[in-house]
Amino acid sequence: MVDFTLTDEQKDLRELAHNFAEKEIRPVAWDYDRDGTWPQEIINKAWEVGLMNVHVDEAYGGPGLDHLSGCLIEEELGWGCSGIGTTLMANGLASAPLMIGGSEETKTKYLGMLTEEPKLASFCLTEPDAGSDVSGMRTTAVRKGDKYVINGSKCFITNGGYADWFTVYAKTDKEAGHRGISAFVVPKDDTVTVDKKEDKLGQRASNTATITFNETEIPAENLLGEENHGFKLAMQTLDFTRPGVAGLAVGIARAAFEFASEYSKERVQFGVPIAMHQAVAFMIADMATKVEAGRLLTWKSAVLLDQGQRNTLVASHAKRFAADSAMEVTVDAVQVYGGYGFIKEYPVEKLMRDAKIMQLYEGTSQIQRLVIAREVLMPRNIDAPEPETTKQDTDVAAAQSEQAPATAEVA
Ligand code: COS
Repeated sequence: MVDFTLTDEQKDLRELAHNFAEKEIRPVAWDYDRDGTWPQEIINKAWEVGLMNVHVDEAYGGPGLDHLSGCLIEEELGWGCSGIGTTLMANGLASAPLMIGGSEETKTKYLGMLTEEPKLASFCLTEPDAGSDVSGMRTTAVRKGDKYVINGSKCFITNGGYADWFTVYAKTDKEAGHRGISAFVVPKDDTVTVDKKEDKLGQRASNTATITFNETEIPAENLLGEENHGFKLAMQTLDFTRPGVAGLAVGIARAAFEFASEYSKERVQFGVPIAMHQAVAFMIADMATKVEAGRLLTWKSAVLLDQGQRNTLVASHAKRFAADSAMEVTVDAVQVYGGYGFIKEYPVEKLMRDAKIMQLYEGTSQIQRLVIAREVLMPRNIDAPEPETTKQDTDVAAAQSEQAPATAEVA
């Protein structure tokens, strides 16, 4: 049986997140967007009421919420302001590899830091020359006795300028492509520098920075999982977090849909509210469908995780559809507002700018299509022992990578 009924706890959480978005985020969201200021006050409040670190297990001080609950929260925060929502949710991206591959001691120490105080962590995968193509990274980690020494720069790092620790992916075997990447937890110290804060088109309340590791030494026990298995850890992490990103995108689309619907009922042209003109009414109808369908895919991708199933395919369906829909819906919302939609005094142009990043970060919409195409054309059992690479595999992979766009992502 398929049942879309939320539990009482999930309904309460959604209400909590909605009220927070309505009272704490919405009234200031457009100011933060204009000024590009850092929303520390909102972070403190969100942490206080339990809207951050929601997937951290109780053993490490978190609430250990299910993935569907996380998506409900993300939709509400995205509805409030997706830039602030991204800021609040980025700890989840940094924590996921730790939760999957960290030792008990590492989890206690670093997840505990996030749940004891409103501290932040960042996920460091992307580099200037390694966006969609993760295996092209140049950052290195060299084992020296009981330490690793990390060197390299990571770009487009969410919350990078304010993070207390980082999940860093680095080459431990430069010749081995994706099989030579390892993941580490790296605490902030003097060898970690924040080189650049980006001035962005949208989501201007979120901090996006370049972070450089200069001979940064970390204890060997900060390795996450096995050495040279970091690529899979990154892919598993994205399977975990893409449903939440899809939730944020649904929130943006819903906000744009609501603004446009209201406006279309108030704005009178040719003697009637513009909602009475079929051209406008059909745009509103399409917005409603996209919000609804995006939410259903988002929920499904989260529920699969909650059931302990692999969600790679559905997470990419959800992420790409919700992100593309958020873009389409926000562009149409500007259209419904007409000339006013282009003016900053009105709310929808911000949503249009914010929506763009949803098609870029955590894997572009083109990368999601690449994952979907591979999953439907050539499904792989990733838990099975490693197969010998066949010529056919090589040919198909080569053909797909030729089609893959070299677009960059934001971490
Ligand atoms: N879970 C576990 N393992 C996975 C996996 C998943 N979801 N997806 C792929 N793998 C494994 C594969 O099974 C393969 O394993 P073997 O080494 O045993 O063969 C390995 O990882 C490499 O997979 P693949 O051949 O598909 O890797 P590609 O280099 O072709 O890259 C894409 C695949 C493009 C999908 C990947 O690099 C990607 O997602 N890029 C976008 C990165 C991104 O989102 N960046 C944003 C920054 S983070 S905010």
